[in-house]
Amino acid sequence: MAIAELNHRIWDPVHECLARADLERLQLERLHSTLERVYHRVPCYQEKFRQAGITPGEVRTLRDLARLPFTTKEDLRLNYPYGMLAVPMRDVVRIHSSSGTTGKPTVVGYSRNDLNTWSELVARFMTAAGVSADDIVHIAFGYGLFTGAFGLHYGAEKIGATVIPISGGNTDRQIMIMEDYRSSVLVCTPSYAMTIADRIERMGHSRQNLSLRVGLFGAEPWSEELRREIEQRLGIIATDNYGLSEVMGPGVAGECLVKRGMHIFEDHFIAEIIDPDSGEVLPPGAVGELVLTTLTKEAIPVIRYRTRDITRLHYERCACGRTLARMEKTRGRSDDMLIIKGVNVFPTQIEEVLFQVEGCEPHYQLVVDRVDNADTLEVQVEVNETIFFDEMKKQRAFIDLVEKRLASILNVSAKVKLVEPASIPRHEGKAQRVIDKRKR
Ligand code: DLL
Repeated sequence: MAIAELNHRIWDPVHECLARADLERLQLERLHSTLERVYHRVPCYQEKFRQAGITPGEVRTLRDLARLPFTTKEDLRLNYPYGMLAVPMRDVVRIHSSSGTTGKPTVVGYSRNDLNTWSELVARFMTAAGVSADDIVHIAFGYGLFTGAFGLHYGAEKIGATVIPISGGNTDRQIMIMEDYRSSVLVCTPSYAMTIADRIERMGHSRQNLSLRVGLFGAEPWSEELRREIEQRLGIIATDNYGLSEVMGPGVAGECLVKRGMHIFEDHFIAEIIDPDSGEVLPPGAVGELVLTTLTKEAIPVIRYRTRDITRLHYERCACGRTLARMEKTRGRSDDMLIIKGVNVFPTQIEEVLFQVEGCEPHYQLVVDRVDNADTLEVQVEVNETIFFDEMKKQRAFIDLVEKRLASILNVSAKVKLVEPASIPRHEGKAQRVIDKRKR
């Protein structure tokens, strides 16, 4: 569909289409108020600012933000569980926390205003993806401490859509409900969307029985190739949205139907891109680590939070009419980046190559090891039956082809292992695609 033909509805046109000078004025005003609050109410910030030799009053322009120290996940861990709160506990009306794969999870709290802002921002990206009060929204994120389900739930209710809070798991039941209740919007991780598509095909169901129109996917990195695969298999428009618990949860940024990057809700968050090694702020358009400062959060504001997510920002006006900056699909987190024989490799780069090869199924796993002091990378990928059961010679030629393509993109050699269809574990939440045996 041509971009001009798309229906670019905007939830909050006043704030999503501000002239840059007006946006920056608003950001500075909100930044001042946030800095004063954290400085006086959160001992961790007071100490950090003291060590950096700066007070909130010395931040006069947005550029001065770069003089402030970063906040990291480690700061949140050290202040576990409630040390980062900038409001009394009686003003906190909800707690969520990050998944916390290592050590303690990080706790995030929301005031009543924070919950309101959160649902407003989710309503923004849902509207940008074409969701309206006429939609039936099937939320297949797990309900619980994870921010995904509740975030999308209240945003969908805000725009007046009908919410089906199905939660995660039991894929066959999900499919039955989707068919019977005529869900038109699917909300989950992109990897779970693939699991659902796969299951529909294996059950011998037709996607024609579904009423799905749009997918709102996020919470993990995914490639353009995976997007095309999901769109084609489920017959939907698949959109991307981004967020992280420490900053708010989903609703930090989301795609419009132009699909050229996710609009960052800059009236609520200041986004910077830094060099992850030196911490220097990089110029617009450079690839680096995204750093976020909250401008309106009351319960747990964060100043220059290091997301570890690698991306690039675009500031040109979007065809949808929004003036907000757009972030490219993240290439993964800098801490997910694999270093194989000294070369940086992101799992999404491998995903892109695999999806371009006819015969590879969109299910893969990466096994990294160290043998005789040298790193090894094995890419296990499911292939469709025709390739798997064909002659050995053909199988070898297929492996050679995939290995060559990987080597030319990654600049490091990987061994490819073909595995039987449906043998790689399927995911209900965030996909775990890497097994790094070097860390054991
Ligand atoms: O995943 C919040 C969320 C829920 C976002 C639902 C979108 C939809 P956490 O569990 O704290 O929060 O994980 C945050 O997930 O730093 C990224 O590395 C990754 N991530 C989130 N969204 C995307 C995305 C939620 N669209 C971490 N693309 C972040 C790539 C994403 N990575």
